[in-house]
Amino acid sequence: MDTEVAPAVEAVAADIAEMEIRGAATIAGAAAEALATQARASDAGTADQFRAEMHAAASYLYDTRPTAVSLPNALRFVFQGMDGTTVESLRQSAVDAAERFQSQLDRAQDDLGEIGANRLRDGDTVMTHCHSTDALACVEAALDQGKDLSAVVKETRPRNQGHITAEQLRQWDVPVTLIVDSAARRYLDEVDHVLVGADAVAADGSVVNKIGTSGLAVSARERGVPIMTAAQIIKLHPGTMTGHTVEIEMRDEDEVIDPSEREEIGQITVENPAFDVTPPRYMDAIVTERGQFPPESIVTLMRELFGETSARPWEG
Ligand code: RUB
Repeated sequence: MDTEVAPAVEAVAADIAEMEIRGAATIAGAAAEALATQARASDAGTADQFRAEMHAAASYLYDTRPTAVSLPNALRFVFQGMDGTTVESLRQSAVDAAERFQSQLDRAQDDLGEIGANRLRDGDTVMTHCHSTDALACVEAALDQGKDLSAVVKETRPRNQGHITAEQLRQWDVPVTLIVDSAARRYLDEVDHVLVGADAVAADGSVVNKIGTSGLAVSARERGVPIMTAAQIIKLHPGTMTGHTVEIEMRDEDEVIDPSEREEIGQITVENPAFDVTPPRYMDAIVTERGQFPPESIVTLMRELFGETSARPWEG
């Protein structure tokens, strides 16, 4: 059986792996769209062959980056919408499901933004870490409500996603102060809120996000600065309800240090974890499109979405 993955899907997978496409929500939208691309490109002769091709494409996309649960959640959504006994009906339903997923993603982010914006007051300064479209949706909604905000933006080594955040905030005319990551604690005294996103939220309320989030959260707690995570429900990790842990991606050492410089230093070990886990006690709220939750209560939403036994959040 021919289970070839369409070249356009391979290109999307490469872009996700290389972080040309990055951030949990954006990765999810791109993965769903890539499945639609696979469906459109398929010249499968039978329904079984079509399904096999779709599975091969999904598994190819799944293998790109391990931490953002929005990726498997997006793939699952498309598969659950794929229905029919002929190639044409399967193709059409998969394309429709991918479109539904994207519009749901956009709507969820807008709704989440409205909810998160209520935590921000006129005149507040927020501190950000990495680049999160969910977190920025809260800022955008607050600005739309007429609130004036300013921002302290952590650069977020080694990939400097803080620069993307800074650029977006400047486009919205928000005054930005860019700082190196290690200056965060010093600047916490000058901010009213810390605002981060999530790649995955576990059933116990732990937040998996860009490396450095947990240290920032501990410092924010020590300084008495509230910290919230903005996370659409596609960031909720169904597997953690049954005790599974979230894999933390280890990325290339060359992102941390230039190989020639490293050579000069001599024999050292370089490690580059992309994410870390913030325990629920250091997070004030998880803001979703379904409302805001103290981290320890997120399991109630997860039960409602996934049920006690099923790991299929998008069914129905
Ligand atoms: C991105 C990151 C973001 C979350 C949430 O890491 O940690 O905070 O993915 O983003 P990377 P969003 O740059 O390694 O992908 O809110 O846009 O889903």
